[in-house]
Amino acid sequence: MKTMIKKTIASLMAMATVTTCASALVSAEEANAIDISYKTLEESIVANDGTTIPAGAVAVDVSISGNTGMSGTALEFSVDSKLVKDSNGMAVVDSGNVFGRAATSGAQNGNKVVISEAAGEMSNADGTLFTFYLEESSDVSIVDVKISVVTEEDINQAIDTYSTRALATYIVGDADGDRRIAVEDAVIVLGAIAKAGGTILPVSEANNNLSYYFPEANMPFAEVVDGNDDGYIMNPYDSQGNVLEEYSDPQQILTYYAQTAAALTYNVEGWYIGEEVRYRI
Ligand SMILES: [Ca+2]
Ligand SMILES: [Ca+2]
Repeated sequence: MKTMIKKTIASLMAMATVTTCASALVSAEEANAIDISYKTLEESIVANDGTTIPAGAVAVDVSISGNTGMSGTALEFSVDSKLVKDSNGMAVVDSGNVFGRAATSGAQNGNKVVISEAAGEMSNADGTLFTFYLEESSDVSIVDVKISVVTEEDINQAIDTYSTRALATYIVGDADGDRRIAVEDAVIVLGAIAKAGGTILPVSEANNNLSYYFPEANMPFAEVVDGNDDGYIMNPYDSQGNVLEEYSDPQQILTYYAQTAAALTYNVEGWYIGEEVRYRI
């Protein structure tokens, strides 16, 4: 994915549309020129996903001219106002004529917004990439705009990569290989530690006897359950009952499960539970 343009648009007034003859002229001469225009909705409209966008909201169109061919985009920017969200709390993003009904996603965290769009095939069309909506505002300021596009070259590179190297992925902590972190993963890891004496199982030892330590697991090697990559798979307690929780791989698997089941983010320093790892077969 390439960054095509980076520009700052300061203090755009929501009452006017920004598209001008001048920008159109520049776009005609430039390959993959991105333009951002916006207007205040006089009447409510219904977005592609069914969300009602109320009158007074600001519709922001991101468009392209001189399109040399792309199959996806990502836009980052900062804005003072709030994007209109759907019932799941995700920003509403309508795909435009460049891709038709492409997959879109928008997230806002404070002032920072990231919008992404992906289509199944390449498009050379000019026009609107996507439209997003800002809540009613008399003054809109969109700054630090950065847009990236996925080109055919990017896709071909990816295909080359996959065609010349055999790769697979795993999720750190997913002992049974079902792509989820759940209580059973911690159970499997604790069973392996028990076979090693109950406190600590070195990853190298586990790999030398993988089917002994993890007979019920579906994993290519024991690093999968070494959640902090320290070379050891550790119980939450040692044989004297001392707490080793902060070093314990199965403990962190349980923490991950509890946090995410409660819709909280798992973010423990030094741990990679839940992260996907790609490896060569
Ligand atoms: Ca699992
Ligand atoms: Ca570990």
